[in-house]
Amino acid sequence: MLYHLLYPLHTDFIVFNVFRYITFRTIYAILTAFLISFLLGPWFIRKLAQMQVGQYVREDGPQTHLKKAGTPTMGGSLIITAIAAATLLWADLTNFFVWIALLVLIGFGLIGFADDYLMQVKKRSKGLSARGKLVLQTVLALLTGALVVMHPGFSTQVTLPFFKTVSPNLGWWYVLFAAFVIVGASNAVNLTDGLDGLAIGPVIIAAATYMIFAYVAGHVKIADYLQINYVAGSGEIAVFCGAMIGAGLGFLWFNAYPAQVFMGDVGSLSLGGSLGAVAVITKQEIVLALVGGLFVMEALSVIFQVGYFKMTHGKRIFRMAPLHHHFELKGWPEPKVIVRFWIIAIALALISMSTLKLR
Ligand code: 57M
Repeated sequence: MLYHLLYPLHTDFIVFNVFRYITFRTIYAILTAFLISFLLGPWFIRKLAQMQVGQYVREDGPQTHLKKAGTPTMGGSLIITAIAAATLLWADLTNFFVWIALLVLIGFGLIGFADDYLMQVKKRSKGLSARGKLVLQTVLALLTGALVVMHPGFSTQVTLPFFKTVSPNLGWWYVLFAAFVIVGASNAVNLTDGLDGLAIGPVIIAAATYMIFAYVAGHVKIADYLQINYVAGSGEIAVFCGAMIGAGLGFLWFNAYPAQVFMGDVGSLSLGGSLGAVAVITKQEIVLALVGGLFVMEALSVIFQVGYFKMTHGKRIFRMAPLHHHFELKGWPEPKVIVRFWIIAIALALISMSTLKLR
């Protein structure tokens, strides 16, 4: 909005020229989103506590988690508000991809919200059914994929990291592929969200990586120099990613161990879905498995554990899945698991960024 209001003034006051630059607007989107979630955090947490939106903690999990019962959850609503507000303030609102990112953020947020609301406010023990959630996620992700594919000039080729000449063209199958990326990312972040700051840290790291990818993919000269897919208009997604970073940092202030608030499904599903959407828009889809490698590790630990458990009628590979519980049960203190997982996420993000050059 500020771009539309203030940039036109540059003909009279040259200083307003800065609103043209994606880099400038991205920095201020980070700061704006941070301030919104940081400043509104205490009030929001008090409201959640008053509404008794307190976490129920399963008794079959690690015993150290029992003391977390009653921690306010659904903090993701504040993250979404901060991201949406900062994006609306700083992005170019005539940009199609900005609205796609907001659609996924808010749409997946509403699915998570419905689940949390049924569970926390209506005290229905299970919330939405797993199948119901998956159907809603898939429908929304398919719609997103179709909208993107119909956008003039959007390529249905898939970028393979490390291979600059191989990029298979999926045609209309790209819609299915995009939906898989978005739904997969959404659920993988959800599974990771089981220790204080464990999900939001790597979400911030992944958003920072995609902020760079978006800038590069949307810049015709840099994209050409690096020989990556140029996606006209995707540069504005850097502003959205910036808003994710800022909102995430503000939330982490309160979600840091020992957490005063959890993000809930409203946060994990929407943040994961948004990362998936951003990966699709910037045409760095496959590398998301590396950028978000930590989320993939957590999801694979569940798939292998559940598969093995069923095959062997009760035997386990890990002490407990998702993977973070395994290390907790091995006796690692919670902050150690969290920080070590963040370190892995940073290393994976750096390797992912190197794929821009290693091709
Ligand atoms: C959500 N939710 C947390 C909080 C957060 C298929 C199966 C593996 C699914 C999996 C599952 O349900 N995962 C998705 C994980 C929960 O956190 C809430 O959920 C929101 C995210 N959706 O925002 O609102 C608990 O996580 C802890 N937490 C923190 N700090 C945070 O910042 O400490 C969350 C955020 C919170 C709190 O304790 O209550 C969760 O873990 O429930 N299921 C599991 O993860 C279960 N695993 C399991 O059953 N494994 C089995 C195999 C055979 C399937 C096994 O390995 O034996 C575990 N979860 C729990 N207890 N709580 C194990 C049992």
